[in-house]
Amino acid sequence: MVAPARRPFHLASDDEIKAGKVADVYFTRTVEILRKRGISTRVKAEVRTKSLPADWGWGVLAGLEEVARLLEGIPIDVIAMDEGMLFRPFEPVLALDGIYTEWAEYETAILGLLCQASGIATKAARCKKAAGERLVISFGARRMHPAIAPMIERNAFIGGCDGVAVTKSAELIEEDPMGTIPHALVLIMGDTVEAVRAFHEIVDKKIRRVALIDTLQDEKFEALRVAEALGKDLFAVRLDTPSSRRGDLFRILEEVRWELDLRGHGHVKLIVSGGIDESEILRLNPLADAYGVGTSIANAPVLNFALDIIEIDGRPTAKRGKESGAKQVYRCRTCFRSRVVPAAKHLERCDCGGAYEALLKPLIQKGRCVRDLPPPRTIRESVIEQLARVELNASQPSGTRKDY
Ligand code: PCP
Repeated sequence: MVAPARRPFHLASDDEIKAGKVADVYFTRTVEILRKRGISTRVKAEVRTKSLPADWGWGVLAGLEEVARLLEGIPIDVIAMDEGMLFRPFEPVLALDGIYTEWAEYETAILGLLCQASGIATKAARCKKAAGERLVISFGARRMHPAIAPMIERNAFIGGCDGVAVTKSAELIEEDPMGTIPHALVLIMGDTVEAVRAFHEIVDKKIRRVALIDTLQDEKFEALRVAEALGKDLFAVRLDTPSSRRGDLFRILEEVRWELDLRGHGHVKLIVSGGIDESEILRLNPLADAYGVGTSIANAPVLNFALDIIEIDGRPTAKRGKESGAKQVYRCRTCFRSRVVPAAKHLERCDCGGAYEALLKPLIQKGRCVRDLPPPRTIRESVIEQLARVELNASQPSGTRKDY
């Protein structure tokens, strides 16, 4: 094995991924065996998950745009849900149809793209669902390899985050980056008010003025100092209080809110960051106006999608524990429940009287992408709309019926 040229970062290149080089070796060997045996079998396969992380009743499908780009040019047909579609366990989100040896070595990359992106988008959606109208900003790029920061933040955004912190990520989603001030600026300026004054003097006026108030002194007194210094120009204060001083953050926020309101600074909003997730958001919502969420979204659990064969040469065939045959997922536009049925079956109306919509739609035909893939903001809007139709946690059985 010739050692590849030393590259600075331990990454596969776009070309290597596109060429199917990011493949578990047993797929490469299977292709070699089938080719040597002259076996070119037409196979249908589907991607679905049988479970979601603890008490998650739904997931958000993400990573689909990259899957489309990956499979373009390969002689196969692909149907899939829309990116941003909420799905439940046992609902196929994507299906492929083609000569197995043509696409087998892409399984690893297809699943990698969907599993991580959908985990991030779902966690972001859970945080946004918990926060309601309050802002949720993605602050997590520093927790992951910089090469995937744009992917992480793009999926945090389509999942529901109102903004992202990294400039490169913001470019990808065609949005302005969002951020406040780091502790470093306060430490170097030696004072919170000096730091926010310098920010106010130098940074573009369209950027909201947010003062970080936990670096040097007690948050309550720092909040009053910056509010008196900037008056109406101060949009918010950010509390990223270190865990060693955090005690009961709810009480700290309560005090800061009281003291600001008492002195006519009711317009100053409270932003919280550091260790935030959907349950902390639910706890702090009575006082917090916005959240910076890092680790819990960037390091979200992956969704365990599996890709399984369901038909061989047109015959329904599947491994044990898996239903064979091509399927369609129908979602009721009214009650939002779903049904998984054989692809040949066509459903019109739900028991509730609502109209059914078939969710698996053509994405790739004979290697050509046949769908206009929407921009991230449009995908995000459809996620926000769907979030209004579901509970944060799985209260009742999944709401997906599988019948034949
Ligand atoms: C980090 C930064 C992010 C926080 C942590 C994300 O704080 O401010 O907002 O936290 P999480 O990953 O727990 O969700 P520091 O590194 O302390 O602060 P800074 O770089 O802002 O000085």
